[in-house]
Amino acid sequence: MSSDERPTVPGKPGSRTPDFEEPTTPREPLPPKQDQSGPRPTTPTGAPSSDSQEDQAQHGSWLTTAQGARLYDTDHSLKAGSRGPTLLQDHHLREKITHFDHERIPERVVHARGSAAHGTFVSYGSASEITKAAFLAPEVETEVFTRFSSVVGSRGSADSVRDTRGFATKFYTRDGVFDLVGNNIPVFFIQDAIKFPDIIHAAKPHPDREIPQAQSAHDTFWDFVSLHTEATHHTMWQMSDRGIPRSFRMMEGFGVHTFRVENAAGKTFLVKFHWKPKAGVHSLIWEEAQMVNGVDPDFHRRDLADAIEAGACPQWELGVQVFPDDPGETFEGIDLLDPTKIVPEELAPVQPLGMLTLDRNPSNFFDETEQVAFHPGHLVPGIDITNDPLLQGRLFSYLDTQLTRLGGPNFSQLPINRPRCPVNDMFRDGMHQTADHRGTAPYKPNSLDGGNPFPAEQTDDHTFVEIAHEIPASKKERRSPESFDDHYSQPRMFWLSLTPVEQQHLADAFTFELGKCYEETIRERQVAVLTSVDSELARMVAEGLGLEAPVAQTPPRTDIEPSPALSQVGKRWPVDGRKIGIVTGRGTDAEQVIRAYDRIAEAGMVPITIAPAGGRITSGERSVAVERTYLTVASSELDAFFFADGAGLTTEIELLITEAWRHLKFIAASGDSCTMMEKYGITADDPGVYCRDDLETALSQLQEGLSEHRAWARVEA
Ligand code: HDD
Repeated sequence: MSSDERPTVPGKPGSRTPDFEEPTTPREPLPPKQDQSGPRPTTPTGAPSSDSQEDQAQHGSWLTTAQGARLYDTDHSLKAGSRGPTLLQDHHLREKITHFDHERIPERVVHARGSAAHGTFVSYGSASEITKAAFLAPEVETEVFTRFSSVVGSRGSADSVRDTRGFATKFYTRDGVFDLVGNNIPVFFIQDAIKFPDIIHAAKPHPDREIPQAQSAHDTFWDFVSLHTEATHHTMWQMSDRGIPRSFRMMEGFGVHTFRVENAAGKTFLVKFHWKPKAGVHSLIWEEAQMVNGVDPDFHRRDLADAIEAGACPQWELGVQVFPDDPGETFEGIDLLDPTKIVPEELAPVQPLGMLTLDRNPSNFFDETEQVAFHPGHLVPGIDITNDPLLQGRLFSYLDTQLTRLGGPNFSQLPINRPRCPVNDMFRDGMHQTADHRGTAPYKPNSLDGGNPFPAEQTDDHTFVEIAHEIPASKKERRSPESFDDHYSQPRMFWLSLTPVEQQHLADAFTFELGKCYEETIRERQVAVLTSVDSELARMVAEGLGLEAPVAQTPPRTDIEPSPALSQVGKRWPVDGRKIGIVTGRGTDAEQVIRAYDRIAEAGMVPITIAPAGGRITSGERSVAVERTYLTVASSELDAFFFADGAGLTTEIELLITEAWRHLKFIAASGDSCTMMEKYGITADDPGVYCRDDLETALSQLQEGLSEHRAWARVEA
């Protein structure tokens, strides 16, 4: 289509103007309604059904009752005449409704909202010096299941809220299950598990009105953390960009606690586990995160499932920081038992141990993602706990919570929780028992079962033996060590390690959250806490709240060194899987769209075509589907944009352009889209804007820019 054929006033989304050509072709008529009368040889997507029993059960054979009796009708209850009352004798009706009535189980008391995937962990074998854990031996492949979650919200809450994210991995090793139940933030709110109900009660919705959902921006949360200052380091992370990850695929993971490991020679070490994402560590911008919650509340869940389905399988490298197992359990003056402290990577580099690849989506959300049960006490030979008082309390809580959530003590028999090695316990009976136990003597010692099962040899490396650790002479006391009392040095280190734009985001987040509190005293108290972290941070937040920052009771330390590893800005990452919107208009040449589409896909990014109306864009033999119309597109779903020549930047997509600009997204444009962009004050000289006549150059530069995730220079300019 030539430019003079373009409409001067483009139609509203959905309205079709007959006097110019559509860039899309109409869809085929819908296929006829599927025959419901008998078994079909194909799956709902048309693929031939497999012979496997599970497949047959769902779409290959007859509908039955739970007892296997074949049913001829599931749409009408049994009645005394078609207009008469329903009969109690209708077993199918009662069975169907009864089962339905009991479909829900209690959601997790925390981390209720989550998404998961199956995968494999391949060990590099580099851990042999520090641990005899068999799954960390050279080239061992271990089946895994990883569940990501937010902490505060309910099962149906939105994904992109500001919160900590859970990162829990179940390794089905040959020596039993090992669960690494961590978060995307390396420190925790509290130092002792006994405070967990307090922090969670404070963070959850208010008990009277059950609001706000999945938010920390409310009085009870800030009331608690401003009084309980050991939470300060964690709130700094949560208010930073780490609290709003772009994707589960783009988060770091941390075991948080220090663990004790032992090698084959019996030498022990202290370690902290880290997960490093191959896709880089990226976050949303707060305004964007809020918009995503409305546009796509399943943003993270969809992103993970889509990526795996598309074959862009996310990967994380597992690593450890290793410390000598000294009696003091400290490293460079940092108490390794204090879960509110990190050890900067500059002091103890993360040493890679192996690679996790998630490559299979769950086939049933409830069976797998909902029923998976993690526990930090699920350990394997060579890895053990320390006396971190937070970890110690967790050891009780996780087993206990499953009794309520999964209805009894046999949850480890659920397929997703079952170890992939022989299990020979002597636990019997109980709710939901499905094991077919044999033998007559589930006790020890016995003679009736020939004394079986026998204790394993302690000297065998595959036997779980608690790592010997001397406990110093002690007396019973309810108190923490004095080294736990420093609540401000590491929050300050975190603040000093951020770039100015990250610091601004952090100050804005505090200002936003405290601005949502009704009680002025709570706002004032939290600002007072911040004065002990950094006077400039306190000033920025106080100014936004219209308060005076008080003089710090504990003045910030002046000898704190930053840890550059803590900043997310200034690094380059692969662009694989990033979503690029190709904005087309009624004047766009289809051939240009196909070229841009192929160029983006070849670079491993995901092209998303955007057009005034749905359908397909066809050029010669090639045709691509329109994935978003002007009505359904939202800039927050995408990472960058290419405005094609002839896109005709109209008022309908004004929001798209201005939001992309505000959210520091890279914008490429070719042809007349370049000049039209100036209408919004965006010029070719602006950082992160690539206005080029040549499509190839525009897209190459966009790709290069995107490796930095956002056009940070735009805020700095
Ligand atoms: Fe926890 C779930 C992570 C402290 C009590 N926790 C849970 C999950 C993660 C974490 C990722 C979700 C697992 C899943 O996907 O099913 N929790 C942590 C981390 C902590 C932590 C990294 C500190 C370093 N947790 C913690 C404490 C307690 C709990 C101190 C209790 C004293 N956590 C639980 C729980 C949950 C749980 C109530 C809810 C559902 C579940 O366990 O299975 O037991």
